[in-house]
Amino acid sequence: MGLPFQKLKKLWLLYLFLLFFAFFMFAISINLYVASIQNTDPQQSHPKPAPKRRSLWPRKNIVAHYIGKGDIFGNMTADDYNINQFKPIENEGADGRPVVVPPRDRFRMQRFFRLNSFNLLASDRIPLNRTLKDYRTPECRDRKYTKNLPNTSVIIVFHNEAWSVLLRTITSVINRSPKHLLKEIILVDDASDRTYLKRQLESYIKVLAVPTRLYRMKERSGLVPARLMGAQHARGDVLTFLDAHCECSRGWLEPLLARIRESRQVVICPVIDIISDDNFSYTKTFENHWGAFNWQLSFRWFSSERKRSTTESSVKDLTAPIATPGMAGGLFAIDRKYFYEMGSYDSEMRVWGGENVEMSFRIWQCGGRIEISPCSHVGHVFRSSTPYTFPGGMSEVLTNNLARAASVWMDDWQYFVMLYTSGLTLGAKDKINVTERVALREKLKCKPFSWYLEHIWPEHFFPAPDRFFGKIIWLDGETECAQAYSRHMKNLPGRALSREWSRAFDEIDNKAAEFTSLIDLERDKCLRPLRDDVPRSSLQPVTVGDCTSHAQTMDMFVITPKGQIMTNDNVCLTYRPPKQGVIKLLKNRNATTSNIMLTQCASEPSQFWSYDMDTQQISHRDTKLCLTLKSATNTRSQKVEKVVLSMQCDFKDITQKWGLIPLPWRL
Ligand SMILES: *[C@@H]1O[C@H](CO)[C@@H](O)[C@H](O)[C@H]1NC(C)=O
Ligand SMILES: *[C@@H]1O[C@H](CO)[C@@H](O)[C@H](O)[C@H]1NC(C)=O
Ligand SMILES: *[C@@H]1O[C@H](CO)[C@@H](O)[C@H](O)[C@H]1NC(C)=O
Ligand SMILES: *[C@@H]1O[C@H](CO)[C@@H](O)[C@H](O)[C@H]1NC(C)=O
Ligand SMILES: *[C@@H]1O[C@H](CO)[C@@H](O)[C@H](O)[C@H]1NC(C)=O
Ligand SMILES: CC(=O)N[C@H]1CO[C@H](CO)[C@@H](O)[C@@H]1O
Ligand SMILES: [Mn+2]
Repeated sequence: MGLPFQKLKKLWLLYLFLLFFAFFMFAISINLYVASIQNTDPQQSHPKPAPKRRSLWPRKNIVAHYIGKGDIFGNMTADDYNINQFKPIENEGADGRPVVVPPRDRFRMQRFFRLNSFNLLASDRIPLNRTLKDYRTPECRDRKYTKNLPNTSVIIVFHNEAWSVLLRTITSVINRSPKHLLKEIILVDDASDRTYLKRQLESYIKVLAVPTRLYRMKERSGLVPARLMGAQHARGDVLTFLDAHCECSRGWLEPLLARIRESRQVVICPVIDIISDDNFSYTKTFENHWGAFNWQLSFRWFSSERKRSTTESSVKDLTAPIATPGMAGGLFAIDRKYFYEMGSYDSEMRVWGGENVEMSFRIWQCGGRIEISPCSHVGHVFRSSTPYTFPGGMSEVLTNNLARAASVWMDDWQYFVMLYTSGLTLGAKDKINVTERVALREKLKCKPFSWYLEHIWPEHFFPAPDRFFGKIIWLDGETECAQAYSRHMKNLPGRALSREWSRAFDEIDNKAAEFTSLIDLERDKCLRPLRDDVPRSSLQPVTVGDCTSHAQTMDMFVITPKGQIMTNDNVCLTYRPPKQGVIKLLKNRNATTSNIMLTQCASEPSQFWSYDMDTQQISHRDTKLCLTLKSATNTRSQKVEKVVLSMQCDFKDITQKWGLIPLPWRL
């Protein structure tokens, strides 16, 4: 009797184990699937700043992949969209801790993720008044503010935002702002259709401790028209704009208002901390980061050292804000009257995107400042895709908005972004009418874009009249372009040539059109990153390969008169002492590892180069080693690849000869 029973029990255990295993695999495959469908759209924007203590570059974020109906989770029903499942559990997410959704809810969790592109079930477990830590530095905590600060209206625009996320934003504003400074909260509904955002929201806000009013757009209009409507109804001295998926942390408001009190021409942003879209944990980010734009005018964070603004207090004040050439756009405070004096927003900008570019250029060029206060911390839920519809089409809308910003504010540089941004063309100018914004620029007597680049963003990586812009080709001596280039350089009068880059730029300028027209995209070989599928900002080796057409900028470089070789996204050609590279030479001639990398520009000696017009060699200024093309084995993949590294210069060596082929960037 006992024996068969034992056997049966074992079988049962085996059966249970198999069942469990199958379920486990299913869960993993769903995870993978979700990850794959959410990361297919190349349009990226709204990147996260780097978390505290992670010195590397923030990951790229991808925005606007609207997942259509009918995927593996079945279609969402009207009920799915409209029920409010907010059920707070005491202490969930307290102190900004992550939320773990219990295994039995995992499937629902996946299913509901796509409603908002964040983990709705996690958010729905966290109380509206969850505690956060105090993320300020001791200096910021100790800083005393006068009682006599201007008051503010907080303006929050939302579209189909989740109940718990929207109300946690509002609750954090109310609980963490001094009462006498918070005049009112203004909500603007950009034509949401979720039912809980109708009557239920209206009655909820009636009983709040701070006057809260709700306005609704008649039809989906986008961020700019909705914020303009909110601003129009605001009565506070200062307008503070927040996204609808934020949490304000302790002491967030005073530093913003204090800075505006010092100077009403400052547009001041908080440090934007990261609320995980996956588990709603709150992560503090770097305090001394700043922002600007890449060649496609996408906003990017940078963390190289910048001088702090001088405030009323001392120069070395660690609570002083940092000037930033660009703003992310979601979260900032501005004096209400100043907002209008400066032309508020470009009301022709639709849906979302580009308005932060326009505002950044306008504020700086017309006499204002944009700064980030290290003492003000606000968390923001960064998502990897937008869950919402994009009326008018994502790329059409962005093209329109960016073309408007560029053609009003960027002078000569507008052609550069139109030529080298896919989707944008010079023809984009014909579809827009910016008469009013140009008139505003004249009325405010705004400075030119060249002034902005020189004075506000001297670290910039855009072309300029005193810089080279174009491709760096390998002069293998065979192509027409390479031959014409070498001939020209060899026949220059007075061959005891200076090694000034500006001399080279002049010589190249003389023949620019000819060189450029001779380039053969298939036969000429261009200097470029080894791989095109990794984020530009990550450390990567350099190679030569087929030159690319216009819309792809990966083989385009800007060279400054001082010899920095820069490319898009603030990436610079950098000499890295051996050992740090990942590539081993096949035929070794001294160097055994690749010592040339593309990495973040930092204006360090490792990033300055010289050019010898006589020998067409590019050499690292300090070590005097020459850029050389070699075959090497990748130590990770064991594949033989062509890499560029720096080796002892040898003027006879054909693998060390480089030509600068200019590309047009202005009319
Ligand atoms: C999902 O919706 C689409 C169209 O809206 C429909 O064709 C399809 O049959 C639906 N699938 C399920 C599983 O309900
Ligand atoms: C949050 O609010 C609830 C009542 O709504 C209260 O009982 C609780 O103590 C509050 N928690 C904190 C951390 O203030
Ligand atoms: C605050 O708001 C009111 C408007 O209701 C205004 O009259 C007042 O001057 C504002 N500023 C200060 C510093 O109180
Ligand atoms: C929560 O999410 C963050 C960022 O997405 C991640 O770093 C962290 O490990 C997660 N925590 C847990 C407990 O899953
Ligand atoms: C552009 O807009 C202005 C008014 O904003 C109008 O006077 C002008 O006629 C428009 N131009 C064109 C070409 O439509
Ligand atoms: C810089 C350096 O180490 N140069 C050496 C390269 O290798 C040759 C011999 O192959 C030496 O003579 C150089 O001194
Ligand atoms: Mn946002």
